[in-house]
Amino acid sequence: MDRGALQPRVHDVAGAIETMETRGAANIATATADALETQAVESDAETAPELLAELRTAARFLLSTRPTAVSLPNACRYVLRRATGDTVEAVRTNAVESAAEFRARLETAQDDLGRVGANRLRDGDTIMTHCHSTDVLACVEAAVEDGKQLSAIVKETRPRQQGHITARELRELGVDVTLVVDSAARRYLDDVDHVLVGADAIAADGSVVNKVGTSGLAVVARERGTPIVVAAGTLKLDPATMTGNAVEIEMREESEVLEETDRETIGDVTVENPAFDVTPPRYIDAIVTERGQFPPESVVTLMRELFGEGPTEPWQEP
Ligand code: RUB
Repeated sequence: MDRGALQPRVHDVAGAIETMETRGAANIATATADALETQAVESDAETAPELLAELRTAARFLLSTRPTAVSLPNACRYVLRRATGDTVEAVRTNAVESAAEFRARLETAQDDLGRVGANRLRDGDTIMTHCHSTDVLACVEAAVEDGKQLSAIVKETRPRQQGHITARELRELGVDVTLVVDSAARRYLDDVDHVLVGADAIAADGSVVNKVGTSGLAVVARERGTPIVVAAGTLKLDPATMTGNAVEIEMREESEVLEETDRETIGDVTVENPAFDVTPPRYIDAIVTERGQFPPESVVTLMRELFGEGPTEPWQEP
């Protein structure tokens, strides 16, 4: 891949996504749209085909950073499919406008799904969270705006402890927070009214890919009879799964699990660090989107309606 013509900002955004300075599916999508827009604005391309080729290269580069969150390819699909034209100016204008439109739609979608999710929450409810999801926070924020008092059991979410971010943001919303280690979840589920998690990708069969530990939580919650609600804008629907492709699960570095000094003490063991896991649809009660709430098995209908463009990806060379 010739990355020579890529703007420094594209490298910065890709680096920030790769190192997880920018993380969480929605934030990754916004940063991707920003990067493509910057490439269009700052490019020295002299012809429309040249600029289009640069945008495709930028998209492929961004796509190579983290494999699981489908919001990244969906942001590329949105911008690249609309960044067309016969002149550099036309492509540039369309790229800028589509990136802005994408960001605005994402924000509106989060507000709308927040209101849908808030309808499920009653005054005095306790939720349990896993990882950090801006879609989940949108539901809680809307419920709080409706005057509902909520409590939360927040799983710390090993190995990177994104639960700490959730705990802080929930406190800022005035929610009572109890932070627990991941393995304590079952003990607290009897006190919980809803497990509320986000998603990195939703497959055509309604399976939900989210931070590792979500599937175990869902199984235990089902055993306890606690509803499992996934807050996820339609940006999380993975159209590639309609043609049978599986969602790739990102494997991260072992240093997130085992520090160098502990590694020396323990000796020769294999360390595996999957960042995400797959929760089958039978464990999920509802998927809350900006288009309403859906049983997981029915999201494929929504997926067909929103992503019916066909199998060719806009970052592939023609
Ligand atoms: C974050 C994570 C979040 C989803 C949804 O994983 O699994 O639950 O991305 O987030 P990581 P949002 O920290 O590895 O990126 O609702 O903000 O899109």
